[in-house]
Formats: sequence, C-alpha cells, structure tokens
Amino acid sequence: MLSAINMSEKTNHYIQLEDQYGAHNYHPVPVVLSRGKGVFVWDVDGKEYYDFLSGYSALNQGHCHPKIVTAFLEQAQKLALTSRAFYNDQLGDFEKFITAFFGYDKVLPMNTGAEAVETALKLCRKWAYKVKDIPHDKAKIIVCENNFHGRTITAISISTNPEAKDDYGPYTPGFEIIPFNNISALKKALTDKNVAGFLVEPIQGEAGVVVPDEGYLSAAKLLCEQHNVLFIADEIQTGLARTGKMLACDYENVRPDILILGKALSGGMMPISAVLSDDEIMLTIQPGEHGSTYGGNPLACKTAMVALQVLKEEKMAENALAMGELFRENLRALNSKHISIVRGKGLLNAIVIDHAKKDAAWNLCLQLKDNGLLAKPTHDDRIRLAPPLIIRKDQILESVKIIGNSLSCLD
Ligand code: IF1
Repeated sequence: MLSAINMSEKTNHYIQLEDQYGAHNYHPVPVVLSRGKGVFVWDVDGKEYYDFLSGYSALNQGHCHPKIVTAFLEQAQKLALTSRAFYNDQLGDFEKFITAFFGYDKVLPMNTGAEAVETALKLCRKWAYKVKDIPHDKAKIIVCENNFHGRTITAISISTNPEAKDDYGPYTPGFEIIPFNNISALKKALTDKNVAGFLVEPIQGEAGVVVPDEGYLSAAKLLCEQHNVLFIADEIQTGLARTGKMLACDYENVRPDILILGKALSGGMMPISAVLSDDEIMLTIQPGEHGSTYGGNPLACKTAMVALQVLKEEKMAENALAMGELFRENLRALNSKHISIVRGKGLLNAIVIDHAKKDAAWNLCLQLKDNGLLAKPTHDDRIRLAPPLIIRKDQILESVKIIGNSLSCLD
C-alpha cells in the first residue's frame, strides 16, 4: 500500500480505487493521469509531465495525434466492428496499404502484441509441417534469453524472467532458449533438423534496451536462410520508427520472413497488431484455422492506416535518430556517478543506475515525477527512457536537465 504522504487528495482517491477494486498485477509510479497531448501528459491536479515511457512505445506518434484521433472518431461513428464473418470496406484497403508499406505479400491482422506473437508462432509451425516437412508435433522454435514476447502461457513459457514465468506451469513445449547476440549459439541450435523458426527482438526492450553487436541480425538471418529456418522479428516495441529506422531490422537490411508489429500501429488509440509474411508462409493457414473477434475490425484498419501515414509524413524515424543521438550525448555529458551505462538506438534508450540501494532506480523515478518527467524502471537498476518520436531538440535538452537535477536525490 502506498503511503498517502505528499500525494494530493485527488491522486490518492484514484489510487485507492485501483487498490481496492483492481488486480494488483502492476506497481505503477504514483501519478494519476487525466490528459495527454504530444509529448506531454497532465495529472488530475493539472501538473504537466514529459512522458518518457510513451505507453511502452505504443505512443510513438505522441498522445492524441490530431490526424489519428480524427480518423478514429470518424470511423467510430460509422462502423467499428463487423467480425470477419463478413467483409468490410476498410480491411482490404488496410491490407493493401500495410503490405505495400513494408513490402510483403500478405498481412494477418490481430489486436495485442502477444496475439500477434502467438499468430507468428502458429504460422511458423504450420509452415514447418506443410512446407518444410518437419515430422508432426516435432517443430522447434529458437528464442533468446531475456526475451519479452508477451504475457500468454506460451510467451511466458519461453521467458527466462522468473517474475514473468514462475507458477504458471506446465509450459508450452517445442522451444529452445539460446543466449541473445551469440551467433555460435544460434549456429549450434540450427544443427537440429526440426528447427522451423528463430524468434528474436532486434533490440531487447524489457531486458533494458540491450542492443546486439553490429552484424548480429544479418548474420542470424543468413544462418536461418542456410538452414531453411524462418527468421521471425518481434518489432512490436522496436518497430514503427522507434529506433531511428522504420524497423530496427532496417539497420542491417534484414527482411524478416515473418514480421510482427503492434503498439504504435494504432498511435496509442486501441490495440492493433499485425503479422506480415509472403504467400508461402501466410497461405499455410486456411479458413477457420485461426482468427479473432476484433482482428481486422474497420476502426482498427482506418486508425492504423493514418497512424502509419503520419510516421512517414512527419519523418518520425529521422527525428528519432537525431533526437536519440542528442539525448544520449547529453545524458553522457552529465557524467553522473550514478549512471553506469547509457544505451539505445533512436529514441529507445535506457540508463543503468549504479547505486548500492536496490530501489535507487525507483527512487529516481519518483524524483523525476516530482520534477515533471515520467519514466519507470524495467528491472531494479534499469530505466527505459522512450519519449514520443515527435519530441523537439529544446524538449530533449530540458528533459536532460530534469534528469540531471533529479540524480542528486541518489547522492
Ligand atoms: C507488460 C516493454 C514489457 C513487447 C514485445 C510483445 C509484447 C511486448 C517486444 C506484447 C509488450 C509491454 C507489455 C507490458 C510492458 C511492456 C514491456 F518492454 F514494452 F516495456 F513488458 F517488456 N513483444 N511489451 O515489448 O505486446 O500483448 O502487451 O500488446 O506486459 O507489462 P502486448
């Protein structure tokens, strides 16, 4: 239970409601938000904050982007859901738009990121049995230590994080876990003829923004090609301009066999995810073999097309690249004894706090909040810093100043 000290009456009221009536599956920073616009959010007392979490990278376009909101509202008043029992006049346009946008034959629309990951795993297994001719129920998919692919039973079955995994067994079989950023480990795992796929985040977000060595992704993709194994990129957090390119795989010109997108695909309006691949893989799933009530709904389709459009129109990847470099350069220039590492790509960054006290990162986040910037530790000592991609130079410099001033709370 949070102590009510130095929290306003209103803040305390909403926190108590969630404590009393909501599951305790999160430990949020004690701030109650009521409005968002661009890079800013405001709490119930009207205090303004820089949002340096961006809905876990679902708000790349910024809070309530006017063009996305307009499209959302227009479609919501026209036709929001048909189910896939019938056709609708938005899905085909969305499918044409997004497959051209990323250069794939087809897309399978879902809702949450975890559902898209599950869909990608199902496609990989279907392909294994129908195309690669792997013996039935023997398909194996390789994943990396310290991954994060969602909260479903299969996603936590392949997790190496006890907090995400413990007491949820028995676990889904058919996976092998290897070290991330380790080509020889992948090479060894690929000697197994029953391997059908390699699922990887181009940068490990939840692990604390762990960027692999230059060349890792392209070397992994080449190995997959040589072994007729599908390279499956989970770009749910790294995709959609977050790392300074439209996809993190673009840094190494890697074209995943299966591309998984989510989060900012809707610009933070609603859950929209998508799995893209070419016909040889996508057409292994026949009518009735996969689906979802809301997958491909007209509201999601209309919203996603505009959310993708503004990424390009407003050159958000280019801005993320430039602002990310400025951000890391100025963070390092703080020369704080409390920051051991500053790392990231584009505007997906993290600082690693070097401090004797276990809850130092949490305390820093509380101080940041008081100073007008919202962030949250991803593990005890790592703080992800990921603002919306529309952030300007003066706002980056002001944010670094806030971070610099807040670090003294650790002295
Ligand atoms: C939480 C962070 C965690 C993801 C990748 C799939 C999913 C995610 C690479 C699933 C979701 C969210 C989930 C949220 C916290 C956040 C997160 F890395 F983004 F910070 F947990 F690691 N693949 N990430 O990052 O997508 O089903 O949530 O739409 O669960 O606490 P989802």
